[in-house]
Amino acid sequence: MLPLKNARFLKALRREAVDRTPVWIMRQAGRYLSEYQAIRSQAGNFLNLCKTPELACAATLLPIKKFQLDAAIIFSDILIIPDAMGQGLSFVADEGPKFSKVIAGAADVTNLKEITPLEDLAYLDEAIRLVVKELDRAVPLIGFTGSPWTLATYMVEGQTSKQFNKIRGLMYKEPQTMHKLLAHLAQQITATLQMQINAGVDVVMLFDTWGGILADPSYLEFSLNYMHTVVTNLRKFNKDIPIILFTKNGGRCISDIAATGCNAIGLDWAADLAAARALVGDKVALQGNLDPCVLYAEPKVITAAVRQVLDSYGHGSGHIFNLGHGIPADVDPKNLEVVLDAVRRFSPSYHDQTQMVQV
Ligand code: 1CP
Repeated sequence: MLPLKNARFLKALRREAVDRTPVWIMRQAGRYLSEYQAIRSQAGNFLNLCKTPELACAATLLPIKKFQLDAAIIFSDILIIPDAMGQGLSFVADEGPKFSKVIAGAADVTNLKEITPLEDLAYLDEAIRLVVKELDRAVPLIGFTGSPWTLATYMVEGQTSKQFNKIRGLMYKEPQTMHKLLAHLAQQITATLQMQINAGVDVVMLFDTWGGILADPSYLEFSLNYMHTVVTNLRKFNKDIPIILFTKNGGRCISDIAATGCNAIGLDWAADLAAARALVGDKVALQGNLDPCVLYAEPKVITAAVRQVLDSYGHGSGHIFNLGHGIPADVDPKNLEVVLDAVRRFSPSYHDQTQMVQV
């Protein structure tokens, strides 16, 4: 494969020297952009957008063209895997995702479908191939899935939840059912990520949005354990692909996450970047972690908050600037420009410019 024109993100993932801190934004192609809203109305609805390769490609490239970010992320969703497994996904306006089938016990797990990614998720394969062609190695492309635990929360709750009583109940009542479900999901996730790698993504990321609702021992047993399985399975056939694990509210288990063999850990805004760096040493890179709600503030507050994140990580490579979670739908895109401008202006002083040959 041809070398990347902008390899800052990959270099930072490998903790190699860079001229400045790379930056991309979780949900960078989302609802805060009017251009995204236009692409979504062309598709009719969100799920159709994910399933129409040309439109998913356009949505992926939108923030790259507009903001010159250091990485693209394929436009898709974590819930397409349970959708392909036949769980009956729909998105209800203002209510979020809903599944017509839910997992309530052992029998539901036994009946789960095994997906064939190249058939059941052919639209994703095609969207990635289109994006790879259009990007023409300008910046790296990130592929992703949800973590086994996070996908399981939606499949057991049937929708977005605040308390997660059903899944936590099932975990205590029928731990073996939970383990069977999670092992099955780990397999489907590995196969889907392998398809994405084969189609040309440069990096993969697992979104564990709901691992942080668990007490630490349960997090290790039911969430991290299965992300570890995915990392180990991917490594067998992809020695060098950088893998990022993001657990929202996972800050207490950083050393355990680093021990999975991943290359980078995504941190939410509640984590202390300096303390995390001290814990992981030179084992993994760190990604994050500006509070997304800083984007509601005045430019000078935003700039100061960006400097504080850069300062918290400190000098040297191994940091990828990002928000601690997705960009909210109602922020002004101009405020994102303020964030990006601050990263570009202030981060070079955290890197040793004399070591740089080229980026
Ligand atoms: O247009 C719309 O109304 C749909 C909004 C939307 C978008 C833009 C959803 C619905 N998903 C997405 C895209 C998406 N989702 C991306 C695209 C790439 C990017 O630009 O970053 C990614 C990486 C995701 C991942 C995702 N989907 C996560 C994990 C990350 C996170 O934000 O925590 C989760 C939990 C979902 C589920 C999901 N998708 C959409 C909704 C409304 C939800 C439910 C969220 C919840 O339960 O609160």
